[in-house]
Amino acid sequence: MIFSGCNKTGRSSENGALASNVAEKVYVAPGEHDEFYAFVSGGFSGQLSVYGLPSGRLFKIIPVFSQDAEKAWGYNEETKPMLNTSHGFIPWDDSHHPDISQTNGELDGRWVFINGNNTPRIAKIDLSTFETTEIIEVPNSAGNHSSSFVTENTEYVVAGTRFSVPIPQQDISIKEYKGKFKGSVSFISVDPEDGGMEMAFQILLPGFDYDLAHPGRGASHGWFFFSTYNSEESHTLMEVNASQNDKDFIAAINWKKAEEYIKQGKFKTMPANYAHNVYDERTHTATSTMKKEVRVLDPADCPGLVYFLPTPKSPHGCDVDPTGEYIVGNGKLSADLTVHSFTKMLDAIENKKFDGDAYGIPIIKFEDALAGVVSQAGLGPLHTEFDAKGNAYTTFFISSEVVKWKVGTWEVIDRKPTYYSVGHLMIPGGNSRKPFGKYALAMNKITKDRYLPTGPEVTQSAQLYDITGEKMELLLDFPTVGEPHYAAGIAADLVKPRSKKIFKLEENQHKYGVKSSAETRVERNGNEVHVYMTMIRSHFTPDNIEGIKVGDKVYFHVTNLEQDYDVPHGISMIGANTSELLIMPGQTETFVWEPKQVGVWPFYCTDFCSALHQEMQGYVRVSPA
Ligand code: CUK
Ligand code: CUA
Repeated sequence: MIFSGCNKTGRSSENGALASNVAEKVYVAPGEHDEFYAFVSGGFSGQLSVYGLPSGRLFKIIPVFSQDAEKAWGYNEETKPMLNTSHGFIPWDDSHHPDISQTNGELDGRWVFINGNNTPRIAKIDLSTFETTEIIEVPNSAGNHSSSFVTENTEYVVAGTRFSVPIPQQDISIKEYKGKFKGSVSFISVDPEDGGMEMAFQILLPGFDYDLAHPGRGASHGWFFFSTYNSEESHTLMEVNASQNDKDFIAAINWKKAEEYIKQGKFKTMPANYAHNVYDERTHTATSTMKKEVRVLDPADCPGLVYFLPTPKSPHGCDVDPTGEYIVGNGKLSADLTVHSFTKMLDAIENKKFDGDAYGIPIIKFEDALAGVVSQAGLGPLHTEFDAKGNAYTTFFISSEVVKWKVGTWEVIDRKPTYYSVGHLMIPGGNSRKPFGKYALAMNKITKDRYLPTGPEVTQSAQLYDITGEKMELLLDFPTVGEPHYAAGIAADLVKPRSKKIFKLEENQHKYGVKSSAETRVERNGNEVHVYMTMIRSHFTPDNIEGIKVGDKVYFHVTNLEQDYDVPHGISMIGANTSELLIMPGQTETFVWEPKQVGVWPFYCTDFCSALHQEMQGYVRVSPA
């Protein structure tokens, strides 16, 4: 390969130094807005970060499966329940794949979904507030990797297990993996009005590893495709064991058929513990409910539900083109891409062109669904996205490049180095029926020293390409937060009008919220004290609190009375074992303080809110118990 994964940095053109005119293409003048939002997954930070494209400017880090001291997410009493799971309070996860909600196969800018891999969860972020508003745990799953991808009317957000595990969980020898360990994919329904998620049903599958997924669209709407590896069903993936089979499979799942089977009652109800956490914007408070069972379909009882498409060399990415006709399987140990045809697949099913059913699931003959092969395109293909002009763009991890090829003719049109081992790439709208095109964002897998050194840990990185021309053009490098597994991009105009400016005070239904400083008070109940407090430029009410004793548990319920855009206030208390609160106009938040020492202790506003910000402060007197 021409481009090794190990380009040294420096200042020569080998390292992607650019013609000076490309700077104009990413320049967004002060005060101007970017054309696109990019929601970039935070990998092991458990977060989602919001960038503008083409500038690469970072706007916000949205805490999802994490605690964030800046926003008090996971620290304040209101949001702590969001991080509940059947394993307890888990304030961390590994978030990989954001996906934006769709209507008729086009991005609609309402929500972003993202998966937590480690303790399997799917989260929903509301794009009117840019806050996480729902998290549902996924039972019968482990390493929730082939997630979270939405169908073309956001009927479902779909999640698949990476690890097969005993279902239900039990104490058995790991060596009994084969036949006893199972995979599962979960269909989580999304309410078209309020976005409420429910675990609709799961489908049990053979004990493979379910790696990535994409929904059918257009003609293939109603199907879902999952790449798999370890069709050997080996309990250890040391290379010799895991890659014996020349081909693994893409599992093609007919979810419309699954809906019929559910209606006919062909499911089993299995006991399963999983948390369902919902943040209610009116009460500004999350509730966590533990669910007890799940509906499960077994392909053995449901003919026509699942088919296997043989796909060479441990497929990783599994991508569907904008028409829905082509399903691209990227064998990560391969130099070729395998493209399956949806039409040919249906034909093969109708004419029963099967290679047996070794796993109790019909295996479609490789040649009978094959649309074409993009051959010798590079080394180690991972992921493919699409533009609106019939082109596909595939990342190659080992040869460190993005390769552009033509859908239908399978010819390679262009290739550009990425200067690091590349993982995903993202084209705004690139996994919908209507890609916006214009830019492709390549995201690193292995960090590279392309920035100022920051000690042993080197920054994570993304690279932006202009894809409007026949040839791609590298425009920009910018650092990202956590490992950027994947991203979702959307025209800013589809999101901006939805973006909330304040919370209306009269709509605040927080249990401990108040509407004016006249309603503020301190209430004692045993050693539990509730302070109903307000904040407005530039004071707290009350700002002098006496009668608190060592050993009390003091709840500060603080309402920001402001009703103007961009006037948050903060509050912090000396010695409080929590973060500050950063409270938006019209919102109420709560922190708990358990004073340990007698004295007079100050609190203050943490957000510079007016010329008299520094005056926004108060005292609490703490007396002996
Ligand atoms: S994965 Cu393929 S490169 Cu989508 Cu978690 Cu990271
Ligand atoms: Cu309120 Cu500073």
